[in-house]
Amino acid sequence: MVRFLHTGDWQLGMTRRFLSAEAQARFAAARIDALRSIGRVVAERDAAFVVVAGDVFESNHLDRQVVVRALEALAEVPVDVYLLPGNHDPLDAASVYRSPAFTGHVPPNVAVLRDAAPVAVAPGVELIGAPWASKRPLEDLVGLACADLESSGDMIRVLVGHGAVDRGAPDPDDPALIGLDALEDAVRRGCIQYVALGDRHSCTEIGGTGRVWYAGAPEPTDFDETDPGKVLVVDCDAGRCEVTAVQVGTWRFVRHHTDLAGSADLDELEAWLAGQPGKDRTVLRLSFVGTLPLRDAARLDALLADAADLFAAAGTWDNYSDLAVLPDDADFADLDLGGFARDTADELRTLASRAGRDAGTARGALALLYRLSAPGRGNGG
Ligand SMILES: [Mn+2]
Repeated sequence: MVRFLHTGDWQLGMTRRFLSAEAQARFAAARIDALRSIGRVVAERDAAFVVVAGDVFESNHLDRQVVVRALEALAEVPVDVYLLPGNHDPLDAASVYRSPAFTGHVPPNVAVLRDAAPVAVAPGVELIGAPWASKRPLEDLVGLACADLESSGDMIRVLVGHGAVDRGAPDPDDPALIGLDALEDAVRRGCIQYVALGDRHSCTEIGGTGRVWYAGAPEPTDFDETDPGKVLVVDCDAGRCEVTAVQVGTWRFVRHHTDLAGSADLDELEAWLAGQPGKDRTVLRLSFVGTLPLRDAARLDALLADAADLFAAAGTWDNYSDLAVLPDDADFADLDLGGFARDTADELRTLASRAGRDAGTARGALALLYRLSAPGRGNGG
């Protein structure tokens, strides 16, 4: 029985266009902090080694600061760490793994899986890597790496690969897809005891053997990931395989959709926003449908302005939003408008209630008029 850590898709150096410079710096730092968290999990769980199944780095063209900081953090991991080049960081001529920043700082406990030759990593345990040598391989690298494997006998063999599996793949003609049938067959024949995969950023078990997993990204990278933020602690031998997901991620990507019809919905939205944990590490994407009077639209603007300050990012998702702002009588009943301003407001309300191009402009003008006139809103501070 051996215990090790399976992780991947660190995407070190990733930048996100929706983050401000301040949030981006913390996002980058969190990805390095995750390496220290991985070191802590190794120590707590007494793991024998760590495999990183590709996309260690976001690209081969990175600020050297990213590389040297990552290697500094990895030096603190108390066991050996095996890095697999993936599609983001392939082992081509310009590879980050050949750069002076990497070769000049790589600590003795870090190794790159450069080919499919077996690597002895612990007594009775060997790794087979299926590294990417280019961004677009024309074959199933994992299938190739295990094609000639015989039964591992008393040895525990761990295959480390990167890429999408062919079952349910969106692009079934991609020649680089990992053939799951052949892989499971190799597992069932006792040639491989565990397959550590990278590429999918959601923590996912694949197929029916219990021995093929994507670890997912230890820090999330986008909204469409279902179970990121984990590393896998794997206990396995020929007889059994137990996989335990351990939370290390500290950031969250959250989408939230709200139907807005009035102030009660805004109360609910306000409570939802207030209840979010770790706001400065949460990237929000909000969408709205419905119709609001001006006073509620102004309150929504204020809520969004607060959210933009509190959260790592709080964008609105315009593709899924359809919010109309329609003034009602109550909007103007309390406003202290007289003379010319009152006449203008009445005129704008008539325009806003009609169909046509000017209606939108009139609503915008009314919203502005409301903001400038409403007590305690907009014109203060
Ligand atoms: Mn990836």
